[in-house]
This record gives sequence, C-alpha cells and structure tokens, in this order.
Amino acid sequence: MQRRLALAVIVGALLGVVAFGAPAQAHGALSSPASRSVVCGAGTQTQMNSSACRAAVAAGADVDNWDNIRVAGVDGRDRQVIPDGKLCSGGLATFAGLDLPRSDWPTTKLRSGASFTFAYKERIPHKGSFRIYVTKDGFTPKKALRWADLETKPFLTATDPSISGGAYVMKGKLPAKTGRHIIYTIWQTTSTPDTYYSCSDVVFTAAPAVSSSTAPSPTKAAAPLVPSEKAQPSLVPQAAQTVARPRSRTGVIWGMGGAAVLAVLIAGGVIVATRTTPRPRHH
Ligand SMILES: [Cu+2]
Repeated sequence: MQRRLALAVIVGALLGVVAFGAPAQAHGALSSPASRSVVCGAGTQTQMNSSACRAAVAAGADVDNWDNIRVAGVDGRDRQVIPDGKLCSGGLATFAGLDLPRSDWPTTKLRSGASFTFAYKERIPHKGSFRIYVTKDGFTPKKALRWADLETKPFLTATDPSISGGAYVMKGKLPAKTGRHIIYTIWQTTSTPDTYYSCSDVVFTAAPAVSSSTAPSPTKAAAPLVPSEKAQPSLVPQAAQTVARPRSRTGVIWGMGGAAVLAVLIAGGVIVATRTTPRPRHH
C-alpha cells in the first residue's frame, strides 16, 4: 500500500513536470526521421533503453530537453562555429553524448529517392529556415560526424513551413543513397538568434521495383502527425513508460498499481491537453 502511494506521488510529480514544468526554453528537433535527442528523450521504450542512448546519457546528453540543441548567434556560419566531430551536439557540452561514434544508434529505414514528409517536432514555434543534409557515400558511423562528411548542399530547404500536429511538415524527395547514413538538419530561426542542430540516423533501402502496397513513407511519416493538438500529449505515454521502467521489481503490487496509474495518467493527459492548447511563449 505504501509503495502504491509512493507510485502515485511519483506519477503526480511527473505529471506536474509535464504539465507545468515543460522546459521553459524548449523549441524543436527533427522527429521524422527521428533525431538522436528525440530517439533518446522521447522515443519508444526500446529506443530509450538502447545501448547507444544509455551511453549518450552517461556521456552527457540532456535528452529530456530533446528540442533544445540550439546555439545563439551563428547566423549561417555553421561550419565556422560548430566544431568538427561535434555536429550532433551543436558543440554543446550538455549534449556531447550525442556525438558518440557508434554503429548502434537506433535508425529509421528510408527508401532511396522516395517522396517523404519530414516532420520537425516543435514545442515553441519560430520563424526560420530549414536546411537538411545527408552524408556522403562512404559514410561510417564509427567516426564522429564532421562537416566534410556531409554533401555540400542540402537536399531539402524550407522556409516557414506549416505546422501540423505539433510539427513543422516539409515534403520533399529523399536523396539517392544506400545503407547507413545521417540526415543532418539545421534550423536557422529568424525570430530568435538561435540555430538548432540535429542528427538522424537512417538506413536507405533500395527503391521498390514496382510500386505496390509497400508504398513508401508519406503515409508512415504522416501517421504520428495527425492534425490538431493530439500529437502534443503524446509525450505523456512516454513519461508513463519511464515510470514503469523499474520493471525488474515486478510483482503483484505493480500490477494492481497499474490500473490506478493508468487512470491517473489518463486524467493527467486530459489536463495536459487542456493546458497545452495555448502555446507557450518565450523570447
Ligand atoms: Cu525557441
């Protein structure tokens, strides 16, 4: 019974954070294909528990603020300001773990050359332009990403794209690539001094021989972006998963507590949904 009470307190505190304490300075990151901070801070249970994410957090990666890899005053001089080997962290010590050269970062599968709808999840919208790059042929994730590893020109750019379901949506065509790569996204805002950086680990598969039921990405990408505010509270279930994490301490009590927790979370979700309707403001 005491444990149940403790659990309720934890959940309550967590909901409080989600509802009110959502990082005051919080902005955005590429969510489809998911960037490292999104994967490790707001991904699936499996992703957040992956060796790569654990190592990143251990090495310093403030993934709870997955949308906060931002550097002020860069003003388009990305290659001069962000050091080689630190592209994924934007050179920020608080995200240094995201630069770890590892082959086992969770990846998103993409079809080479296919149409794709990119999503850049935002918690606070800004005016600005996106530049999306891909790594050159011969890329290896075993070395920390350097500027010279990226194709010189972005394969997709967008200025002030529309927001749908809590994310900027950008339609484009994926580059013709094979195998493991990084998609590197730069969001240079104009309504604030900040530029945001993110690395998405992807695997390019061959284009389908015949267009068929395996129609590529757009549907898949659009799925989590159902218009309306629904996408916002999607972070709540993640929080729930986090709470449930100490699963080694199984037992009946957790099972019993589960129903109660679920009820609290659902109620919390409603509160969050209500509260997030007016967008937070800053700057
Ligand atoms: Cu911002």
